[in-house]
Amino acid sequence: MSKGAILKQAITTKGLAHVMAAHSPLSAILAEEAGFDGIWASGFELSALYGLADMSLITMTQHLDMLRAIAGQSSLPIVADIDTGYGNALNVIHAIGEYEKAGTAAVVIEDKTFPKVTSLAADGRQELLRIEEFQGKIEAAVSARSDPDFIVIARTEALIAGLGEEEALRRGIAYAGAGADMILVHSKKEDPAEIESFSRTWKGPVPLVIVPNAYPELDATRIRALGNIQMTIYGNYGIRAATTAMQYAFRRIIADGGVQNVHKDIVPVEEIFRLQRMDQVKAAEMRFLR
Ligand code: SPV
Ligand code: MG
Repeated sequence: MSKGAILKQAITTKGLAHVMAAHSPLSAILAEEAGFDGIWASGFELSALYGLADMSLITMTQHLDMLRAIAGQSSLPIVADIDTGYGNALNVIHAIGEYEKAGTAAVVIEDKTFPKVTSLAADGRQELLRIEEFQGKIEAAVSARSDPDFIVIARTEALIAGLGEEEALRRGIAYAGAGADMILVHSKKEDPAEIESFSRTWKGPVPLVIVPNAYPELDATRIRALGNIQMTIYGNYGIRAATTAMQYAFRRIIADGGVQNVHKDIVPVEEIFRLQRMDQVKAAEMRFLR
């Protein structure tokens, strides 16, 4: 079964797939052990990992390199955040070929102009493509895939751009008409009412995907009650959790003048050995090193 087919099966059997952002193979291993259904190869997390803003500064090559490294260490299906598709419909065709070869299960393409501006920033300059132009990009993505189970997710930023529910619905319907398998609708409102209203009103032919970063109270029980949402992406929790842990540990070491206290609060090195699969290295050593 292809990775796309595996993800589709998870969606069908569970009704709602939980997809966790990862910015590294290690974070993907941790997500898999925790029990997520898929990995979100997040542009925001990878940008932050490089200490950069999420503004189309990371190249497709950098994103693909990390995605391949993640795919090498995790068996979970990967949902690739390809932002605007790195240009126009022709760039999208090229990108789909590369991401499919890399073993990706799904891609998310958003209807913003290139270079994109990160969605959650207050007062972000949010400029959307014409609907027809973005439909062309979705049609290009669908026609470029070789595996029919490779999932093409169209993301509308209409709510992020402040254009309102009617425009978001119009865009969602148009993108489903262009062949998108799912519609991701994003919102940066703290109150989940905007997303709840969209989801209840949605009558399109394909299911929805959401990223509850700005409105964390919308948990799985409430999401399921809305009906139309079949995938939830936890978009920046990995990098925020890692930052919280490192800020605490690093500051503590400076404050304490050493690691004498902090070492009790963090995992022992044996846990890292386990995640590095040192047992396999040891077994190979015994077998092959003479
Ligand atoms: C990402 O994780 O890169 C996303 C989600 O696209 S957000 O940053 O909220 O736009
Ligand atoms: Mg992104």
